[in-house]
Amino acid sequence: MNRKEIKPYSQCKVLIVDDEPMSRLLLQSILESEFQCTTVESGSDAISHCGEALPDLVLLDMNMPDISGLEVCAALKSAPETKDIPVIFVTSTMDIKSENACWEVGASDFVMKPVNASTLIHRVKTHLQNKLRTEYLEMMTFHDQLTSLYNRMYLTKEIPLLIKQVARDKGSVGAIMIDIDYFKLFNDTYGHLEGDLCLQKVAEIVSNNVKRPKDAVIRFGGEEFLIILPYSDYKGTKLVANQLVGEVAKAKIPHGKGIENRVSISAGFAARTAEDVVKDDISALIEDADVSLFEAKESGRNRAKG
Ligand code: GH3
Ligand code: MG
Ligand code: MG
Ligand code: MG
Repeated sequence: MNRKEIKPYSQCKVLIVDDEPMSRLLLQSILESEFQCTTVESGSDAISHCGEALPDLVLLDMNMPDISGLEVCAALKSAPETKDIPVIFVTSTMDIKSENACWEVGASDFVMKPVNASTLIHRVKTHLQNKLRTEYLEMMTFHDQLTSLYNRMYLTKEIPLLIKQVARDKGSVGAIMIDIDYFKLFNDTYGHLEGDLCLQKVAEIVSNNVKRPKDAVIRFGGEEFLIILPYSDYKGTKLVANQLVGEVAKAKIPHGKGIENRVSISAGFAARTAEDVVKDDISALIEDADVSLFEAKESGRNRAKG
């Protein structure tokens, strides 16, 4: 997720889950002018729909023949991709025991049947607003404004959690440090604003060529990018590093004082077992990549070394 603005309610996806056709129709007719609504008729359909479509909010019937609403909610809250989707129960049977059970499985709220349309719309908006604002703040906290890449905060706060998971799975972690060649001369020749545009272009090329969902491209310094590749060994990391150098050269961004009059990058790469990265701290892995980057610069630039 990397939006610059909070999206409007009209673009929010609300999933309505109810086994009774009349209830589904009624809820949909109340909500469809305000939100993007989808309906499903069973708990199992709800779980598979949420995993694929990632709705922004779920309205969940409590009593359904296959899987109960409580079980659906518990399943959504236990999966990392769906755990932050707010769930509002819509139910006609609510005693203290069921009410407590709703909170225990992670519900955000509940609404009683027969529903008051205005209350339902307002509850949905309140919980959507909380979710969207949290997502937006998270995006602002962890992304660099110029390039939209991850920032140093992401590296210090989130990457260690990711690496611990890789260590539990006995995998390794790759790191690539990239630095644009002769970038000071680029700024001197074309000006700082053109320099910013160039940084954005290089960032885009790098992002487009680092493809696995858990890979992270971080703006590490001014014109330095750090790429963390979970579950990648030395060979895999080398492949990506060489590809990135090649793709930036292929883009043929003009640079009168660059190698062959183009913008190029140099890359240093390294890989270690995630267990070692946890033990020695990620800075040791980054230092390895940095030493190799120095070698890439010294041996002529526009290349990767590891
Ligand atoms: P080398 O090939 O050895 O890397 O040479 P270089 O000129 O690229 O040297 P260095 O990496 O030290 O230069 C970094 C330059 O990047 C200096 C600075 O003006 C520029 N820079 C850093 N951040 C930004 C930015 O946000 N925007 C622009 N336009 N330039 C930046
Ligand atoms: Mg029902
Ligand atoms: Mg530099
Ligand atoms: Mg440079």
